[in-house]
Amino acid sequence: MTEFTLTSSTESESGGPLVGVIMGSSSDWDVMKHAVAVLEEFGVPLEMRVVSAHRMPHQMVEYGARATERGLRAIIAGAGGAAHLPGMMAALTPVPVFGVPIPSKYLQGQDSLLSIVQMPKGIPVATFAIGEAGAANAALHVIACLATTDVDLRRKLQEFRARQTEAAQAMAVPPHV
Ligand code: RP5
Repeated sequence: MTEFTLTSSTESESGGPLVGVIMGSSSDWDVMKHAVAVLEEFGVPLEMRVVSAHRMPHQMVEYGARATERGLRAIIAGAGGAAHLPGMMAALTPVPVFGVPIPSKYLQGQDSLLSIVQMPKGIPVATFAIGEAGAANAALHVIACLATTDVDLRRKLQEFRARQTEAAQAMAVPPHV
C-alpha cells in the first residue's frame, strides 16, 4: 500500500478520484486503511480525508455539496461513537454513501453501528460490519457497483473471488485429538 497523508488522492482518466474515503478522525485510519487497501488493489482512483462532522461541520457540508460536481461515484464514510458523518454525508449528496462503523472505546462500536444503520426512511446509508471486515467489504461493494459499468473492474472482481475460492478449497481442518 502507498504511503499517504490523510488528504491524498489518485486520479481517474477524467482527472479526479472516483471514490472518496472519509473518516471522522485520524484515529479511524487503522480501520479505514482496509478500505483503501482494497480500492488500491483494484486500481480505483480515490481520495482520503478527515472530515469530522462535529468538529468541522462546515467542511463536511462543503465536501458533500461538491461531491457530484467533483465526479465522485461513491463515498465510504467511517465514524465512531455517535457516528453521524455517514448519515449527514448521505443527506448532503445523492452520491451513494457506504458507512463503516468504527470500534469505539466504551461500546466496542455497537454505538457506531446503530448510529449509522438506523437512518430514518428516506436517506439511506449502506452500512457494513464494525471494523476491518466492514471497511474492506464497503470497498468491495463499491467496486461491485462500479463494475456494473466497467468490464475491466468486473473481471478483476471475478478473479479476486476465484482466488478466495481456491484458498478456501485448499484449507484443511487442523489436526485434533
Ligand atoms: C468520531 O469520534 C471519529 O470518527 C472517531 O471514531 C471518534 C473519536 O475521535 P478521536 O477523539 O479519536 O479524534 O468523530
